[in-house]
Amino acid sequence: MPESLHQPNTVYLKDYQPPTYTIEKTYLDVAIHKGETFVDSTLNLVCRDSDAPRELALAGEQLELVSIAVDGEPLDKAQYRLEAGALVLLNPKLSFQLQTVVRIEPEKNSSLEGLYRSRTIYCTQCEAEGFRKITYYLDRPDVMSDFTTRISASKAECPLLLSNGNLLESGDLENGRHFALWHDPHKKPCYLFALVAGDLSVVEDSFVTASGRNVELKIFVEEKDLDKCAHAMNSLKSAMRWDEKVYGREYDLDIFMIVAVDDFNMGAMENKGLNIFNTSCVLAKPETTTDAGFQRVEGVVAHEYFHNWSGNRVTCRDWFQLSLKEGFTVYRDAEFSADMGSPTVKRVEDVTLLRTHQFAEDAGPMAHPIRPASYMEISNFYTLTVYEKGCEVVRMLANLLGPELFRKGTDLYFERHDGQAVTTEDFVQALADASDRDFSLFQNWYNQAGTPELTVTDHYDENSRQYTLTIKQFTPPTPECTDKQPFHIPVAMGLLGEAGELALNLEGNTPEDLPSDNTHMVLELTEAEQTFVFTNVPERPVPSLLRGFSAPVKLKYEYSRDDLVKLSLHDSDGFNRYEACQKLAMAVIDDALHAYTCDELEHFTPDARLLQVYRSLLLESELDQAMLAYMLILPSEGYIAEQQDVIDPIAIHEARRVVAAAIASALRSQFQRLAESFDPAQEYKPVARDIAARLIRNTALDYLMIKPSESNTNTCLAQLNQANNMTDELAALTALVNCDAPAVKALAEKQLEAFYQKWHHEPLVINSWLALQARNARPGGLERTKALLDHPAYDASNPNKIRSVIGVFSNANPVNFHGGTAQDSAAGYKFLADQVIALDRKNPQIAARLLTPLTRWRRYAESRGQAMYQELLRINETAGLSPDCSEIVTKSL
Ligand code: B3K
Ligand code: ZN
Repeated sequence: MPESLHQPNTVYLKDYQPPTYTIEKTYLDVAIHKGETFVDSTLNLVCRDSDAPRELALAGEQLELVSIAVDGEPLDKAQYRLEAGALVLLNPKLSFQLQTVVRIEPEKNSSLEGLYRSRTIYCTQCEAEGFRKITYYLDRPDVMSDFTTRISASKAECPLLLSNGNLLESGDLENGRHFALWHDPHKKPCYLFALVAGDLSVVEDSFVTASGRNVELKIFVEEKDLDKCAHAMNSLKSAMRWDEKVYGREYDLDIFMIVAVDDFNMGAMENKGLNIFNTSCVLAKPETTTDAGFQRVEGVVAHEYFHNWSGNRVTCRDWFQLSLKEGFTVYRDAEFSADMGSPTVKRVEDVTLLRTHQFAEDAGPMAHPIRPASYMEISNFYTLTVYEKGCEVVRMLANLLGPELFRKGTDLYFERHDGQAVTTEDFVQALADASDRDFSLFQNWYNQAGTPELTVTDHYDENSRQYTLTIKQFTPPTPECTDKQPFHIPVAMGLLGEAGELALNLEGNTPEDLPSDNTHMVLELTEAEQTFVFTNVPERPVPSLLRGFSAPVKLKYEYSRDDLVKLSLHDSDGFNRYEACQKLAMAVIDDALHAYTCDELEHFTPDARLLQVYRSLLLESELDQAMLAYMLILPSEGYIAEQQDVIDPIAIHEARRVVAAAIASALRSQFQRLAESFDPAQEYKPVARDIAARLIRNTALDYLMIKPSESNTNTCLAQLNQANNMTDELAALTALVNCDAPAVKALAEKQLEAFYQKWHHEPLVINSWLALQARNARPGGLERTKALLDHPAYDASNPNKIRSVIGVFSNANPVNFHGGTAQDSAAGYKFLADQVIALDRKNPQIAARLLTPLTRWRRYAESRGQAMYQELLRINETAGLSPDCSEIVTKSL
């Protein structure tokens, strides 16, 4: 079998050429046998030009060609050539039928791309370029074909045979085999192809669309998981209704299927009519799933469903356009989740993810625009930049237009491009055409990487009662471009006075331009520097800038701590209240970092204003309890690291720990009251209000367990043993395990083991159990993590397990990953590099993802950075390194 040992080469957007052939019809006959599968494919190819090219290359990897024929005639060896990654037809006709039979080995496919076996289930993952591991094909998204798929397999082993579209026929065959024939009436690119064969149970429901059509809904899972599907099914129905209401989009087939598999490289995949999911994103029930897990299921089910329009009906012309479908779909699912719960809470969560991890990507060696100009391995570009920053870019467009015009724009986009493979320009153009706006400058968001920095200065003139804001934008250089053009940046803002929000009279604005509620407005930046003058301002205001995080930028304005207190308590914008509170906490952590440097951390007392804000918030009866919790939780170590020029992970850990301990002791009685409000009899519901109540209670418990009294430990233990849901159970176990107090250590060990005994039969619960240990900041983390790899619960070929242990350790346990001294730290880096090298042979996509922490070596002091660099070099020298890892390593060195 020819291996795909192709050298990584760079693909450029500027080289895009439309396909020379289309595939009008695709007929696949997939015969699954033990250990081998035969794929018999019949393709009707038609040249799009009047002259046929001299050669036509069809992509194919890890395929064994059994036979090849054109228009029914076996093809002579002189008429084709097999090369690494392709089948090349010589002198192809203008229009012909190509029939190939290939042999593949799904059981041996550990890359989890193409056709593979997850436990007992055969399933596929074709995005981005996995279809070429199933058959020879024009594996590119702008080739859209009509698919008919016949699957045959042993009836005993694979009673279930699924593919996209509608079932046309099924029946028994000889030798205990059977078949199913599926046809998808919607033309699609091959990355949306899916096939599933195995033995699964089903949960069924139905949905009546706005126009009255009945759609069968089916979720296929292992029999033991049948009781964990209700939440996914409800989420699916809510998403279907929401898309009709908010975007006017109806579902377009008679059946919608979701299949859950254990071994999956990411969360889920939007294959037409047959979504395939990681079990972690479908299964949920109160006893085994945390609130975050419930929310993830809801979000991912909605995300994949929304792709049916934003991705499938209108798809990408090429993979550079990935954000066309991903950025837009993340925006759609974020707004859906906001509508299902609390919009401000959802916004805080999303912005935290963006600022902690996407900003780091933008500041690292892999920085790329949301529409990259080049790539070596497209799998490496399923990034926070393409997804989350892509979402922010769509959000800015939506906010610039307002709900009515944005809807008019998306209607035009879907109508104009239905059935097409298009570009991000087509998307922005549809919005511009529907609204008569000029978004040409806005395109820079698609073409330039990096996080813009806004530096804001202000001046108040008492005599003229004028308030002037000057905003400069600057974007630091990134690998692809050093000299950045200005971005079009919406800055939502207001001004706070002593007694409340001030009216905004912006010079140059005619009164009609002003919003009816003129205490809030959006300034549009389009130049490197702009000045805005507000007139009739009665007093020196405190500016509330970038409300709702109106653009993915870093804001620099010299707020005094008193300003931050005021914004934390009184801003009308919920997000900016949170933001001011975090800024105040950051200022206190900076004080602690300074104390650490001066060796005075032991005597540190935090600025009383932070505690004053916390006390007031705790007394505020109207405040959303989830917002309260997020305001009380200190910025994460990862977030703090992002604010530093040279990251010192140990200093950050110590400084944060000391500030947290001081807060815990100052607010002890308040936290105690909250933690003791645990009621084991309360029925679990994954609704915003209850989620918020659990979050604040468990935040209080975390604080208490920093230096617990015996009674605090008992409160924690009682919650652990009496909880009727995984949120409270896991929160209590985590608080116990993270506790530094020597008296708690043995108890924590015992409870960890008891938890394992209780849940060892539930893989998803065990993932959380592994992750909480890998995340544990107490000394000895590397040894504990290594020991987890030898635990029977660990499975080195399951991506969820790999992420829970290796991913969590190296990304979310900085104090242990980076070790205490430079020498210790080398051990963490060596561990990660060893794991990457071993995994790369089996699953390059996962290996490449795990690499990320090492690529950030430039952000650390010399000794640490060098140790990371050495490990990158060692990975780079590994023989047979995948293109996935190779791209990331070479770009990072
Ligand atoms: N579109 C898929 C991601 C595919 C990743 C391939 N390496 C899931 C999603 O974004 O919905
Ligand atoms: Zn997606």
